[in-house]
Amino acid sequence: MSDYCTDLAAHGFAVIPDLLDLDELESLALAIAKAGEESCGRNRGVYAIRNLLQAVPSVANLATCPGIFNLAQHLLGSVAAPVKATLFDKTPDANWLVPWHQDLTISVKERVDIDGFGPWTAKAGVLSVQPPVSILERMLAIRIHLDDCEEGNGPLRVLPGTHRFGRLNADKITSLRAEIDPVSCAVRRGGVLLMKPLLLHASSASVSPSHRRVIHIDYAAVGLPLGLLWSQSLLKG
Ligand SMILES: O=C(O)CCC(=O)C(=O)O
Repeated sequence: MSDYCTDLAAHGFAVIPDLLDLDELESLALAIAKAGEESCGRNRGVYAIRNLLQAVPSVANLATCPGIFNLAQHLLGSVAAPVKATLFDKTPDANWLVPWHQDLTISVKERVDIDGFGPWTAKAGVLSVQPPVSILERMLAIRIHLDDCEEGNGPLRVLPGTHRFGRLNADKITSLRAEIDPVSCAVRRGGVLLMKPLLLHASSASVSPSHRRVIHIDYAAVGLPLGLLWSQSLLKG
């Protein structure tokens, strides 16, 4: 098994350096800047675009290109498909931090009440629900870095191994934070961070004047039950 497969299984995250070349990164950055301007009429201060698979065709192409798609299928199984992509940026104009959490929600098209799914939330036109842990365990985030991300510009911090404990309550999160040393995931431009959604993670505000753009693509190797549909999936079902 390659190192990143072993690391992902054991620790819930892994870094693969230099996966994308500079031309690919440049054209993605341009397409995303254009989408940012179109979505909010400005090119500064856009810190997230949440429907990237639909908003930016080159991100949809990236999510299904052999280099990234084969990686997702290798790690999750041959039925893996991209179900959501989000841009996260940090700049002096749009700086932010996130406290320790797991990624517990999925975005879906319409509400269907099913045992084991909930609570539901609707924010800015996006409907989300917490699915059973068995679905989250068959998901993977591939985070593609458009800029160097080091200690100063708000890298993701993770608590290794915490993806193995299912959904965690606040007390358990506090005790795991006391027991496990956090790791900062420095990733150079063109590199990729693989992350299981149940891994406890956080990120600090940036203290750097430069962008920290990450395309975060969620893949799932599981269909949803009883007519529930992923909101952004590029594949049917
Ligand atoms: O990109 C970041 O710094 C944070 C992203 C995050 O917290 C998430 O994906 O849940």
